[in-house]
Amino acid sequence: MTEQTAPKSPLTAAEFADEIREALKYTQGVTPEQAKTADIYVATATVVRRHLMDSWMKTQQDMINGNTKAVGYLSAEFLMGKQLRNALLNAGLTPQFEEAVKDLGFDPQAVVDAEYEPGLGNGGLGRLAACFIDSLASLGVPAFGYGIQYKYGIFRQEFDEEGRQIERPDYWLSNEDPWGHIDYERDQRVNFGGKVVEENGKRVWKPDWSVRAIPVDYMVPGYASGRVNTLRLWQARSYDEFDLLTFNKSEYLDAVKPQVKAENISKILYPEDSTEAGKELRLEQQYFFASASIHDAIRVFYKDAEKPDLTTFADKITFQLNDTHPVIGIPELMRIMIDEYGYDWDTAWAVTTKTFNYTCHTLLPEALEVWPVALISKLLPRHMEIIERINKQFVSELESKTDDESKIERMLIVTNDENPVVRMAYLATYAGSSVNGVAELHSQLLKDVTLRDFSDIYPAKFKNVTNGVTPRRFMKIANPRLSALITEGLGTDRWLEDLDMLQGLAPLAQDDEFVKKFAQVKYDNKLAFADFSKKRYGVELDATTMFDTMIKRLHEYKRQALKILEVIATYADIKSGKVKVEDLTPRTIIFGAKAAPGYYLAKMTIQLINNVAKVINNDPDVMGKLKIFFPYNYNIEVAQMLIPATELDEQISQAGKEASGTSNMKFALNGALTVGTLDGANVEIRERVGADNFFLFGMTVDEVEKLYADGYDPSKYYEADPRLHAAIDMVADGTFSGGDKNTYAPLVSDWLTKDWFMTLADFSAYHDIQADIDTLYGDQLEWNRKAILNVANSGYFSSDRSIEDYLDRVWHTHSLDK
Ligand code: B1H
Repeated sequence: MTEQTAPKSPLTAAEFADEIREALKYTQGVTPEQAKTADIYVATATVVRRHLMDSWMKTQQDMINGNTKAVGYLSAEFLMGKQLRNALLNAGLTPQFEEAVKDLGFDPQAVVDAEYEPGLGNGGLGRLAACFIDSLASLGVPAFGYGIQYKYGIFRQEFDEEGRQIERPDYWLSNEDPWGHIDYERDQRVNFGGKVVEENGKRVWKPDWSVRAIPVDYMVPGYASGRVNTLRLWQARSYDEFDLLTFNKSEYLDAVKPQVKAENISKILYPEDSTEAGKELRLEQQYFFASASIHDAIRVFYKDAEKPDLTTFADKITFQLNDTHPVIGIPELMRIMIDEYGYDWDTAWAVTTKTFNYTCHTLLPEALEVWPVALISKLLPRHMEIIERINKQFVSELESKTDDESKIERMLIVTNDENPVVRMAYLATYAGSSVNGVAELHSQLLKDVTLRDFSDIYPAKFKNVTNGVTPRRFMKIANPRLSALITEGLGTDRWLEDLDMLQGLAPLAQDDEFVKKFAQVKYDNKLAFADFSKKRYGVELDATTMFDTMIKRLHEYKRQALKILEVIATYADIKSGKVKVEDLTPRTIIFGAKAAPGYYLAKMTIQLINNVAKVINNDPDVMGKLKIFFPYNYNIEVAQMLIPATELDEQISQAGKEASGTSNMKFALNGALTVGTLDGANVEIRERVGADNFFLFGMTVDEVEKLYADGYDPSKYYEADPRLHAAIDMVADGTFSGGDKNTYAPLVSDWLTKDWFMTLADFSAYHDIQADIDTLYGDQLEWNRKAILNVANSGYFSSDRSIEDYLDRVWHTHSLDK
């Protein structure tokens, strides 16, 4: 018998339909007959919110009154994806929704699709934040996600006739947002600029402009926990709508300037991934949400008290700094305690260091944020004074611990040179209680390389918390067929709360009947994706071919170039007759990727992939055995369709560059096999699923380092491997640019002379592993056995486990219900 522990609401479908009708009438002002699909979506969201309201209010009360410390997850990005299905699942209302909406004459999926996806994040870092707040709520841990409600999220990507990326604004709020509740009463003032003066022996900040931060609250319902947390995203508004005096002189544009300046702060998400965009506006954004959030936490936990006892602050909430973006919150809490509430430095320092923890998400040194002292001084002069004092204190602390002056110099938070900068990662490491990387290898490299001096002196601060993903969105919702099969195999659906239970599937990998059912699920998912690609993109896909997928931001270190060069080499083999097309294992090669708008080589790689697709997909010699599909505007919605349909997952970054990766976890949990390097969380995935069930290739971190040290010359690899030679020549000779040899010249020249991420050095190994992949794919039963073992052994990669690790190692708090 199937045990059902998923939450079930006692509401009937008929009652649900009545509530939708009522919401249509009282919030939309339309009858069911007049209603459009989008109206039904808004009405349904309204109803679901109402059903979550009691749990939301109770969770907030228990958080404030209870003796459990809350978590404040400070993040510049929350890449939430569409909300409706997730809210329905967690409210236990999915079956009622399906039936009620059908009764009203609408297609439930169309209603779900009517929601515009909020793209308030760039990639893995933002999606991780979304998975983490889902898990926090599901585990019943009181938490706030704190961030920015950008008016425009990550750009909408299009491709032009030449296959180049075009960026369009993502105006996600163009329609009603039924999930966000604007709370004008709980706004915060955030100040900027001006100067610091001495008054009665105290330093007093006299800012010269302010912005109104208005919270927009989103419910974060837990799965089967009865708990609903809050995602509080700040919107920037001006205090003075416009200057009436100027307006009356008909200088309209001047009159609205202050308004524009204020509202610009929450206008747009920076579309950078990893690489830093050192922009003044970005620092304004960071301070804006850090300051508003810290003030908000004080308001919440001390119930608007005139004189809160902030010495207990670290017992009320612990702030996790999601990368360096909110690190300006550290001097801000110091400033609040000292300047606003009159505490002395040492008391403020003791509280601040207990309150903050820092997660680092990168290894690329250029991605560690630094801010010019000149800029901080101009925008936040009081904070700059505080940072200088922290730096001074830090130096004397270091002097008591080491005699190595060059080491102290290397570690300075505020550098000593001509154009001094503040190193935000160093500030966070010194001032926070703990620093963690996002996968074992990454945490190790942080200790050994990136933050080595710090780990020497403060070894106890350094921890690892391997990333995870929520099984609710990325299994149950994205892959209902597999979820049903798992529930059938395990005899319960409790695995959604305890993903280690997937281990129970391992014996079923030997049961041919089960394996066949699993294969059927995968095939049906492929058909569903083919249907989606036909409808959305007008592209026909053949579901009998291997679906081979690479989805992630376009970045040189991730090496989309390696994949496309291998495809081109195979194409060259076909054209030259070296390979008989009949002998190929047919593959559909799917890419999804956005490139930062200013990232020249990344954008050129997109153009190349699109044009290789054009040539190969239309060449009769290929006979449809290789097909490239590159859906534009890859986002969470596309990920949810594509991951369940994928058989081979590409995680082919240069070893030592991908901090963790999280799509690798989603793929393994959805029964894809990975071809990958020993990088990021691939290492742990391979350990768990077994070396036999993972296609490993390429250089290790040590080999990469050695090759750099020995002097890397990519042209040697080009000369040594005829397939690689042929592939690069094909790009250079204009095959994919209508005969024009200039189009890809910068890319070709980079490959042959720099190739910083050693694509060419790993090319042969990557090619060699393809034969293993094809051979195994030829034995569908074996392939699917291994795929099942990937599912069975990947339960560790639930974000519930990540959050439990944070609770144990970093936050030292627990569920409200414990
Ligand atoms: C990750 C970023 C990132 N690491 C700066 N760093 C950004 C840095 O807008 N910015 O300025 C945006 C994003 N993102 C990713 O985090 C890692 O590359 C992945 O390997 C990791 O899985 C993910 C979550 O930890």
